[in-house]
Amino acid sequence: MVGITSKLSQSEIVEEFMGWLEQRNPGETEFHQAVYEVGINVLPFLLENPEYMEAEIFRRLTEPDRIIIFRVAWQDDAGNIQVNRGYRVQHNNAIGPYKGGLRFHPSVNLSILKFLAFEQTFKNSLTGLPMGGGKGGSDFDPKGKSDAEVMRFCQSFMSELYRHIGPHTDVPAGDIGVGAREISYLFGQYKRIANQFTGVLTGKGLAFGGSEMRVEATGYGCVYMMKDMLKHRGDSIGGKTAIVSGSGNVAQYTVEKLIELGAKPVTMSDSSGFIFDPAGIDEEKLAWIKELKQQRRGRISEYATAFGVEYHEGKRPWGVPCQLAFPCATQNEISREDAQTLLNNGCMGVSEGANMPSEQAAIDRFQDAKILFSPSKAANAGGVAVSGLEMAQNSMRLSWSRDELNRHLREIMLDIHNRCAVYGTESDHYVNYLKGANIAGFIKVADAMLAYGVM
Ligand code: NDP
Ligand code: 2IT
Repeated sequence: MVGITSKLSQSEIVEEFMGWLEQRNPGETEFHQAVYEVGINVLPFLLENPEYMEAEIFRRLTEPDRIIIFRVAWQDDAGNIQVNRGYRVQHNNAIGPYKGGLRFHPSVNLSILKFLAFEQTFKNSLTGLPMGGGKGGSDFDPKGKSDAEVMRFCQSFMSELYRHIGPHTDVPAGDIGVGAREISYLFGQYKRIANQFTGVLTGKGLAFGGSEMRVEATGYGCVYMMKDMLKHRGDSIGGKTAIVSGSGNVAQYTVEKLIELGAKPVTMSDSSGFIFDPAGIDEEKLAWIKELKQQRRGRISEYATAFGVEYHEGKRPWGVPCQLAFPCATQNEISREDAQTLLNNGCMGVSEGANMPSEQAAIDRFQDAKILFSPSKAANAGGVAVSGLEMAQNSMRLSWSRDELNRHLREIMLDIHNRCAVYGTESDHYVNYLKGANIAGFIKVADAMLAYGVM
């Protein structure tokens, strides 16, 4: 293998590395994208830190510790046998047990889960809590399935996954398509098979070991990040118009915190289209959305009918003028053209609630225009941070109050902001939060890996 040598220029190093990675992981475009997004900052950093370079820490970090793939067979309500594929990517446990969500969505494949697990390793390091990185899921689509079908699928999925996880080994949680209902079925099955009541999953119900503030944590944290970025520039959220994509867990609590802080969120979306409410989504309308999405599992288009506003079928909300944007649906939902439209319309800040929602060319546009941009590994770290606090409470067999958890979440997000600023502030004082997050996240994992020797 060709090692990274300091004789090459920075761009040559990135090019050489990506050539090696792409050849080794053919066709895994989302994984390539995620590694590039970290590599553009970390590979040049290695030049100044030869101890990491000589130990090939970054190259080792692009190879997951292990990947588990398994068959998930289950019976639908009509009596037919269905077969799905289950995965767990145990990416890196240098600083703690593998930790990261499970995604149930028809698009799930190895490339997507490897990108998510890779990102998770840096994100979890950034929280300051002792958690390694992992991600898993299935190409199962919970949409349109009955509760009984979802239960049978979850039980079958856990019947295999249980042997690979544990409170000190690997602690999964929710992600797209995995919410309170799925976590409950998964935890119930784990408890039954392992005959152990442990903190093996996070995002559990409050009645059985869940933590206050976990449902809110990702969305609230994403807004706290924006608040801290604005404050760093002497500005604030109050009075600003915000656009939000998605209408799931992260989007709902992003909107909730925006309302609380006096901003005006005007859009939400799902995979079918977006609604535009120029008067602003208020507390009452948000309660309606929560009921729509959490109880009735309906479509966002119903909001347009209920409140008499515009619905844009098959479109994303990036053309709606705003000061602040919060992509909270999925990866690669903001293209270079979308980024340009946002900038043309006066957008001054983007905080990524979803994982890798901006294409690399979109990030380049935001950074060239020197607007505030927080990458997902910093902006949405509040969710896994409160998962880490759920693990701590489970280990101690007690539970903390909502106020205490909100205080912890607030402090963790501020700390992430400040560490990004330490490593990401450029000579003209522009804070490159992506660079800051990448380097701050990398150092802790790299130091642990160095200490362990070659493995
Ligand atoms: P949910 O399943 O609760 O909601 C997902 C939302 O995104 C839905 O509105 C869904 O619409 C929409 N969506 C999903 N896939 C697509 C797609 N391909 N195109 C357009 N819209 C889509 O998931 P979460 O809110 O939990 O997750 C949203 C994002 O946040 C993901 O990127 C996830 O990885 C990330 N995240 C989640 C955390 C958490 O704690 N839950 C923590 C950190 C990050 P529809 O219903 O039509 O599919
Ligand atoms: O992407 C993420 O950080 C999550 N889906 C949450 C992971 C967790 O373990 O809470």
